Amino acid sequence: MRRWRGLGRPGRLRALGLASVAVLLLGSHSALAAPSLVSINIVDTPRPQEKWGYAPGARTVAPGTWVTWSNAGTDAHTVTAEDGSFDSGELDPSQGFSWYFDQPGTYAYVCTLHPWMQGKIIVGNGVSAAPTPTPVPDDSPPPPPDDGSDGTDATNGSD
Ligand SMILES: [Cu+2]
Repeated sequence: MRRWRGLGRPGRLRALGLASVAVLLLGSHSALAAPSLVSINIVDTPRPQEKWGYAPGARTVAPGTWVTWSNAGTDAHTVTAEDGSFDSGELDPSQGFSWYFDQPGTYAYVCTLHPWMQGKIIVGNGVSAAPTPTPVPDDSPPPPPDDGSDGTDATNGSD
């Protein structure tokens, strides 16, 4: 004769709290003339090592941009321009390196410790404003013909 189960279980509470995270931070889009800041992570996970690299591997920025690489991995890495214009040296985990790009051009870089790690920064339209080197006419003489005398010493005894 106990019947105090009348209303039964409390039922499901539908928590609405986190379901409606509004995107409220897009309000202002004022274009300030301040230098831009761009971040790139150096990642060495997951394995295998072939997946190591820079995230993002290619980044287009406007002239007048500071780019900061952060070693988010567990190994030491470098950020070394192929044209030698910048070189971070070895960055230990959690260390970073920044470089200011103010000239249009395409700047390819690698990790000298792991040469398969490659990235590039494309500044502006990616074309260097510097005068392009005049192509050297290819008037070098052809290699000398091979006369076949390679000096092989065939001492192939008598018979
Ligand atoms: Cu590396």
